[in-house]
Amino acid sequence: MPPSVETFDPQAAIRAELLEGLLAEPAHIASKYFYDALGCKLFEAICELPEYALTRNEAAIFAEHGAAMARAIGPGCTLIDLGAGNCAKAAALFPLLHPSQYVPIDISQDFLLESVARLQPRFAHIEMTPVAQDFSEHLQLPASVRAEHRLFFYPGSSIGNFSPSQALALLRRMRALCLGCDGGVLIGIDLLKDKAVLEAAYDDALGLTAAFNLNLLRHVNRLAGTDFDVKQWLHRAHFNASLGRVEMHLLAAEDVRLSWPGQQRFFMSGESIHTENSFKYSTEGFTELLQRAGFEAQGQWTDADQGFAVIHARASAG
Ligand code: AVJ
Repeated sequence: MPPSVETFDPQAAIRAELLEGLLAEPAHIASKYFYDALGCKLFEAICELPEYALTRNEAAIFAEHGAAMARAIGPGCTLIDLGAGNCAKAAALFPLLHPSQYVPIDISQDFLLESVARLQPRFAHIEMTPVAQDFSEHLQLPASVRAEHRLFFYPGSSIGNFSPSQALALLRRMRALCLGCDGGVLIGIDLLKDKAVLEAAYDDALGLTAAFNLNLLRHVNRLAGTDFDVKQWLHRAHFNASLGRVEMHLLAAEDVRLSWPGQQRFFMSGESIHTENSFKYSTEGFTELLQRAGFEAQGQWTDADQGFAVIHARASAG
């Protein structure tokens, strides 16, 4: 295809976004860049850690209450899976939910297409429509996605990576895309709990979360042409109680001169790059956020320790 003025270069856009964050005060890198191939594997390993109970708590909720959720939702939905990854969480619900169409959306196209290729033969009767998209920017659905009975499935407390106002904007976008046709959401959220428990989940004894955080720098080197040396950086995680979020940072262990084509930045020893926010909610707090976005909570389910909640809400008219 000949180049034209409308040509949009996604790699250049990613590079520009990353470099803008690295030049900012304080510096930051968006948490969506954790998930290169190794980052995905490190996150899978994190989910096996005793300190990181989120995934286990959520799985226990689906195992115990999946049938009740399916009754509340009803059969034949258009299941739109945000950040689908290996599609395993949604697939585990297929036998209960009986979706008529499955629309997994993920930023990582290759991984997504592989996952769907594996899944489709097991569920031949479900139409599968994978969408490779960074929905954090602007969630869009192709015309091939049925309008009827859309259910946005957003498990794992991934919505916690957005600030409440960003989460509100994303929820409003979901509502606009599912209004008037029996639409809704099924969302998993990690609940507010003891500070020490929250901090251990993001600073585990084996150092897997530290590796996950540091691996971000290697991914950024490949995406943006920077020369990060992970040995010069330290993992930090702490619960910011006033903002209700666990923050992850990378701290310069010494003075660092970071370079990339055409530019550089100095970091003084102890200076930080903010790499992630994981907002935690109360069920009331999240229900209120849903309400402000135009959804009415229909059901909520928690694990025995009240660590995690799954909330089903319907798009309300008006
Ligand atoms: C996948 C975004 C839900 O914020 O808990 C795990 C990612 N970060 N350990 C989270 C993560 C550090 C995780 N989410």
